[in-house]
Amino acid sequence: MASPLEQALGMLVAKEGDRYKLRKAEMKELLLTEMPSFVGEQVDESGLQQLMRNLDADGDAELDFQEYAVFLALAAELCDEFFRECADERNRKV
Ligand SMILES: [Ca+2]
Repeated sequence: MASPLEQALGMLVAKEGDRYKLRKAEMKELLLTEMPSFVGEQVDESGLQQLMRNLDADGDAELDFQEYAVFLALAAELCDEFFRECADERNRKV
């Protein structure tokens, strides 16, 4: 069975169109498979549309690596805030 990293690499190699860019449907698949805790079982289409608009700096309806890196940075920041809040709550209970 392929590891998550191998699956992600396989997705990049097998994808159609520009293999270095993510279209909205590919971003949706990536969110569902790689970040299910963030998005739940279904991706909110209007939220996904807004996310793509916000990240797609050059307006070509695809995310290149730089645009995707912005998403990763935002996701990391959200995780950091989430875990800080969890730690704060835990400290308050002690
Ligand atoms: Ca773009």
